[in-house]
Amino acid sequence: MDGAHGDMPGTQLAFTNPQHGTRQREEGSMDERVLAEVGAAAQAIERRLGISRREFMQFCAATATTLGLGASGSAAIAQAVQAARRPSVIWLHYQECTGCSESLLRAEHPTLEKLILDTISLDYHETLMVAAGHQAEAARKTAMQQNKGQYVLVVEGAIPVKDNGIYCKVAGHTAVDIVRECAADAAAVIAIGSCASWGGMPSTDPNPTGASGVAQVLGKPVVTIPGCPPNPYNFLATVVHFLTFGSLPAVDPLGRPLFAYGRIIHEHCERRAHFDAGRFAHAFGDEGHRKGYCLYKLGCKGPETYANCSTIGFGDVGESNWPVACGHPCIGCVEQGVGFTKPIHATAQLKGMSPPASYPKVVEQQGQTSFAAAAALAAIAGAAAGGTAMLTRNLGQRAADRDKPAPREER
Ligand code: FSX
Ligand code: SF4
Ligand code: F3S
Repeated sequence: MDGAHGDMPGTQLAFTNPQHGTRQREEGSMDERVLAEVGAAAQAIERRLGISRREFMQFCAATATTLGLGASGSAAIAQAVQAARRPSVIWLHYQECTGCSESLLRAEHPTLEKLILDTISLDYHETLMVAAGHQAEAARKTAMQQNKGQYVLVVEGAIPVKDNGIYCKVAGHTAVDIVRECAADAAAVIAIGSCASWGGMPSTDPNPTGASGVAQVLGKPVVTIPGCPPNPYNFLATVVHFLTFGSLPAVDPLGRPLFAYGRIIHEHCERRAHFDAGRFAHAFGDEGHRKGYCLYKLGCKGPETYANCSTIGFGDVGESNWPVACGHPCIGCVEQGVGFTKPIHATAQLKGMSPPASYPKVVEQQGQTSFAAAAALAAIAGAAAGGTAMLTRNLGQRAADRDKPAPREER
């Protein structure tokens, strides 16, 4: 593994949710209590969000799986999301294409957009809010004052710092000044997209505006959800983690949540068997390309890109909807120094070539279905079969005692 990951344990950024109070996770007793309350929570959410209990449980199971949570994850999420108080979110836009917001709102899952807008209180978002001009500025100031120290600041787009930041201004103020002002009293700061995470496309050489990431501008670490655009579930799962546990998820040294960016794409790619067997596409449209062979020789950056694109897909239509599955090499859009930097046709640096630790065992002990396996099934099949989420919960209940995390296989 390379330096950004290695064997370093995940770091927890020092943000906490001050509204969270007694909802802090307590191992053991908390698990049983939230499992018992999940039915009532689902009924409450059915009334509040106008979605079915089945859809809500699908969402909770899928989000718990995305986060890699244990047996009570789905139930704890259900409990937290149905809580009356929604965190205020101030969402800023700078140098970008608005693809981050689009990816959230255009997701195919029928409840995703609704859950995003109903799970948080989106008090300021330049492309979604009705207010304009002075009214918009007033909305931002009001949200900041009324939720001082409690709101979540989301930044989309890079921030130009060259020439005192004059290349991007809103209401006469530079992006640099607004971001610093809003971050000062935020409970958490999340940079969504590669632009906000590390500069992204606007920072491509020669970077005439000095496009920079949020952490660089603030001079302190923030949670980053890179991708151009990022997978909406990685953002949503991060917010849900904050709601559920009162803290942001463990991150790598670049601020990326480990649940989403802990492994390279190549480890879980559906074309990996072709790579191992030496079967490659050599040109777009050639026989190997038509047969679905590995895209490494067409410049696929999967072997040097840390992301979960290959495992959760995009657009909520299943695993086959991500760049490589569509026949295009990964360009490493999440990865600084790879995406928008290396030529698309250039072959990738090979990192972490050992197989993943999570391949299924060849021989499984009878009657010992793990919760992780059930949750993974729920995520894959759950989009079409809500009953799986309930099955997951039941399996999780039975497995709760034995579902202590097993030591990971050494790589
Ligand atoms: Fe666009 Fe977002 Fe790319 Fe950037 O996504 S999809 S240019 S990461 O900031 O709007
Ligand atoms: Fe998949 Fe790309 Fe790795 Fe080939 S090089 S196995 S296409 S991630
Ligand atoms: Fe980006 Fe590669 Fe995923 S191009 S969306 S990191 S497959």
